[in-house]
Amino acid sequence: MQLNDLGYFEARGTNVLVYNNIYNGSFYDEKFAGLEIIQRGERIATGGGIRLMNTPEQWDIFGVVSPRRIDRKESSVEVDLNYEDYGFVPRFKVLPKDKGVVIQIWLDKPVPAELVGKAGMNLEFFPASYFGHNYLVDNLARILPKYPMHDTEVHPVSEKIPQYFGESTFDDRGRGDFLVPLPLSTGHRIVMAPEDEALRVSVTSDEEISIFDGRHLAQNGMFVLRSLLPGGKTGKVLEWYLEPSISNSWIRKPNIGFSQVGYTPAQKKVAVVEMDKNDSPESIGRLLKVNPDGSKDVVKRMTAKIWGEYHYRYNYVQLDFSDVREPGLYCIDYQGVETNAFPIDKDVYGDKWHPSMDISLVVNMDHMEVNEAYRIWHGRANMDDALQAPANVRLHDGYFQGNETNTKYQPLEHITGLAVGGWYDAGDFDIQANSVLNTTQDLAYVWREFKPMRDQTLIDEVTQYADIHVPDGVPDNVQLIMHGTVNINAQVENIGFVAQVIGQPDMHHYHHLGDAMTLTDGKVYDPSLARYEVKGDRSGTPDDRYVFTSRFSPAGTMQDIVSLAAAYPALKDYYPEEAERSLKNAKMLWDKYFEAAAPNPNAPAMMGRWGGGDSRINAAIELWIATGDQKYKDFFLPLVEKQLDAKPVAPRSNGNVQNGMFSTQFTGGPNLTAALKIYPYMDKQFQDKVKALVPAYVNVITRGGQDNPYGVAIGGATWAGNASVINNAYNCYRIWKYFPDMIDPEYVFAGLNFIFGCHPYSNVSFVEGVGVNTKKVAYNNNRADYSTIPGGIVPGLLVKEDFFENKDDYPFHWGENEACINTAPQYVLLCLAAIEVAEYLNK
Ligand SMILES: [Ca+2]
Ligand SMILES: [Ca+2]
Ligand SMILES: [Ca+2]
Repeated sequence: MQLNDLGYFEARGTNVLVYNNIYNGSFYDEKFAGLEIIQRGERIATGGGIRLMNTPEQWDIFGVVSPRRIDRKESSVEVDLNYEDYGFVPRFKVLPKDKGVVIQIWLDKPVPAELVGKAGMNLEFFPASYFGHNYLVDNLARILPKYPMHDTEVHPVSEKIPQYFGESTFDDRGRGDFLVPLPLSTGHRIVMAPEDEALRVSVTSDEEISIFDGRHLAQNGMFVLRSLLPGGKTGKVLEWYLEPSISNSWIRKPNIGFSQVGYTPAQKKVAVVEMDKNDSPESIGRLLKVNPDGSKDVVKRMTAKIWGEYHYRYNYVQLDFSDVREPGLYCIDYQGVETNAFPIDKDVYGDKWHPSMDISLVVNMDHMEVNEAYRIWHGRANMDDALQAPANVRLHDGYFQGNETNTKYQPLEHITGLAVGGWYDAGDFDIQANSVLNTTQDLAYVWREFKPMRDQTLIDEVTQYADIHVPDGVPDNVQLIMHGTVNINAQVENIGFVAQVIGQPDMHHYHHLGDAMTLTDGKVYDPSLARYEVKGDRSGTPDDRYVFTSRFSPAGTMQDIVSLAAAYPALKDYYPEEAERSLKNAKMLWDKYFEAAAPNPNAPAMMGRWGGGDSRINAAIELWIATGDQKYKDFFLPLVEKQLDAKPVAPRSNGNVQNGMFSTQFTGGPNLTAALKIYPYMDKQFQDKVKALVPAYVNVITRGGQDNPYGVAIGGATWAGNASVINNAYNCYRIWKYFPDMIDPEYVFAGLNFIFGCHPYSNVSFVEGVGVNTKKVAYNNNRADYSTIPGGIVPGLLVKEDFFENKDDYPFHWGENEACINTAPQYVLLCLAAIEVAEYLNK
């Protein structure tokens, strides 16, 4: 194996990465760090390093990784793994040998006594990659189990290496235990999947190697190979010979990217083929039309346009069949691969937003029973909401409660009225402010821009019951907006503002999988009762969610106003009381916090540079649209005009996937975010001013796609970029809507093509259940079932080193597969925009 320029070991068909990826810190062990194996184009192993338990979980501690030391002379890569709390700093060194690599562990001091029997060399394999395969341990043959079914022991918790921040993932019901999975097998040589050369990895050592199944502790657990480090020794204390599977003839099958929903006749149609560098691209691809009898005709021979290398690993080729307009069923045949069939039809976009509105946004409703035909997705959850979070509590999801509550409540006091509305924000069950606010706001924009009258869901906020595929006479868009406002209004009225998060009180509840109704007992916590004791509607089980009220800022309440005021016009014809309530609370917050929400002139210039830093602008715009009251316009108009006059400078980066629509941050171009929102209501003078800035703005929002063959900006360092792709495409639509001659409407489709399958790594549609070949798994709250919730949009492609990934057999990577709820209305907006553009182009 050769140490390549990127500092990992490479041979045909297999790569061994050595801490090219490290633990990034936000969510601890993301199963994307350490020694990793990419074989035949799939990452099959990760987490190689020194760990302190048999099968580490997400919140188990790992050593702080030093910068990598690469020795080109001996072709080695070495890191220190520093366990600061234990004064333990093993050196982890990898160098090539024979048909693989040796992994050596070096110690300057012996393993500390408290870590003997705990510190070991681990390497983790993705279970789903190995489903249906075997392993050899020495000469014994064993099956890799589809489901965990081996043995564990409980040990006294005094022996446990504490997890980060003293978290505990295990509910020991007060017994003082923790769980230790026992080895499935032990020997000196373990070969994973010897029968399959794509998966075969052999590990040999003079020390014993055991294989464990981490799924006994956590559904996202891995198959782990592990050797304990010997006590009392220094120098080279352990060596593994790791032999992956090299193939001198392997060539990755081309990945033909195209839209899995198909194409509308008038649009551009360009498939992008991702190809192995050892492959020589054929000059011609064929578009086949599928006939009713199953036969296929070649309807177009497409000249393969070589795009070239992108992101080091692969070459790219484009196949253009834009001129094929005849409705029908087609597939692409290129380089020995025939794709699945897909339609060309003028209505391909017509129903693609339905699953998001009908299913994803409904199934993720908090405080509701959700039914679909014979199936109850979940019961009425979190009916004991919620307690004032006590001081100095840290929440696993990055939230913290400081000393100040900013409310009238005592720590752990029950706050009434909160068990209504809202959504599970993503793969977990908390209500995050930015998530509930932006989902509500963007649903309100769906109504404002498109007024979809679709009614296919019964939503009853009185009995807190929703029934999917059951019309009830009220447009679902309106009812979904209301499901947001009832929660936002409840928070504003009972807490005083929308809290940063209403989240689980401890780790055991946070990692809950299953029916959300079973997450808590629905009874309000009463500390005077014994643990697990129940009395009437109260219980001694501390499972109620906490309201985290730190980080309150007056400026933050402006987003509460935006969501409530934007909802008002949608609600007023159907739910006038809720509409008036929303508007009243929005105005109240405006009057109460207007002065205090002013940007601090002494704050770092970052947010204020182009005048976009005043959160009151958006609030005033929405209040003005809702009420027509001139005082709001008098406030925002000069500020928006100032934005138009400002010299654009690079604003702060926008890494937060949970921002709402219109939150795109601009670099080096004019900021028209607010101006476009008010554009249709303004006079000609204002409109002309905006128009003059459009070319520069278009340049900003379209240039991100110029560096790659897919024509959209691909993000993906710590969180994949589908939400940005959707936002950017929708921004292009807004320009096209007002200035149809100033932007190519194909930019609207380009974003959808990418989401629907024209992307690297695979050609699966990233919208669950939408398209022909769609996501099989996602990090939804049903992820333990290796399933999906239709209409959810997964984040998409992570880009690590030179490697794109969106696993479709392992649902537990949130950065790739967590369908955040607020992406759903953004996607709906884009689909409705695409319908409009398609109708225009097909005319
Ligand atoms: Ca969350
Ligand atoms: Ca309805
Ligand atoms: Ca409870």
